[in-house]
Amino acid sequence: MSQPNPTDELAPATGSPSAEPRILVSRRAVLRSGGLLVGGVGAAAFLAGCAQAGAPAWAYPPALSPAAAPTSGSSAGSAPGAPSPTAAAASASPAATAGATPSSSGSVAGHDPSPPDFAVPPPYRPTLTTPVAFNLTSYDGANQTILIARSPDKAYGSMNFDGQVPAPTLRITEGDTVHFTLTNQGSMPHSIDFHAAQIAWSRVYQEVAPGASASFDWTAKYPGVFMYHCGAAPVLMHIADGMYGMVIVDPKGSRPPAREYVIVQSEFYGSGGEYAKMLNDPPDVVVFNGQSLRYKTTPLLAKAGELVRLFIVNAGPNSSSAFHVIGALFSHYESDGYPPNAQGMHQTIDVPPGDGALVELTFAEPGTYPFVTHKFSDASKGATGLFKVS
Ligand SMILES: [Cu+2]
Repeated sequence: MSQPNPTDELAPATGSPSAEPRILVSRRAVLRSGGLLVGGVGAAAFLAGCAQAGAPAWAYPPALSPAAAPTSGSSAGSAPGAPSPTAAAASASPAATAGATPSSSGSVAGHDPSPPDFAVPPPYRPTLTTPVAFNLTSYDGANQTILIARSPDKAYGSMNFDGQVPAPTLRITEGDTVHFTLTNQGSMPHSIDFHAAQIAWSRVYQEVAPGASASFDWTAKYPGVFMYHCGAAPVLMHIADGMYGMVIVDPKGSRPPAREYVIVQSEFYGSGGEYAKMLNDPPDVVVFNGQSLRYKTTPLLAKAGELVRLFIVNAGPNSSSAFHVIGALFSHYESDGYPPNAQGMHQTIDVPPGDGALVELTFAEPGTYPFVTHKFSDASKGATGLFKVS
């Protein structure tokens, strides 16, 4: 089907959910199963055009040929001894980075951009006295094709960290020191830029040559929700092609209990590496967590009356996000996810490229609640999702 009509996208649910997608309850189980159940929400026409029913479209990590499997892989542990499920998945299956596979619909080769449970952040835990190991491996070129849209599939030749777009979420706590290592298995120089760090660009954010590794330590002095990205030249291309992720730095002392989700907005231009389009054109596809309309078919779950917390980063590279949830208000908003920035009620928040935010909300009653960027040209290009509230 072609790009859905926004009116259709936002139509009320017509089907009764047969089963809740379990990814957000049991991440490991779904990672093992390699597939998702399909929530029965969204317009019937939309679902009718999607190929997921009966054929698990989400398969992460993708299978690959033994010849393509590297002998050692990256890992992205958020805490020693307690890697996040996402990190565990990446660590357990480094082959995810190495091979593009045919999509389940068979129309376009490529793999889904990030694990099915990407929206679930690693859990909070108190400040650690020992450095937190965080390792990323950069990739580019052949076999890094991701599917930035489904039904019909749209392939994009990515550059990425750890074979996924967005890259793994790092969750640490104010005061933690991170021991970071970048290993470049790409064909060109890549680098890292942690917005959460205060450190000399000239010393640690420099390009790492293909085949080389570099390490440094940094300490998270401010709590917040931060972008990280590759800063290799031209940085516009390295970000637009997929080299970005989120760092959550929790304040000392945990926040109130809540159901938490990670949402990374970003844009794609053309089919990969098209620098002139990135410079001059509007985006072709705008996404939350790497794929157009991803949470239309697998909604994020919540319960009426419970506190929901969203960690938001807009990776851009060019468009601001006017993040909004239809049918809800944000009861709490922190620009940059920094607690002293806390404000009360907001209807729509502005998240410029390269910035982060934290919002909290409570759904008033069961039902379906779309979330969008209220820049509706971008929402109509894919930056639309659903909360399914029971
Ligand atoms: Cu790069």
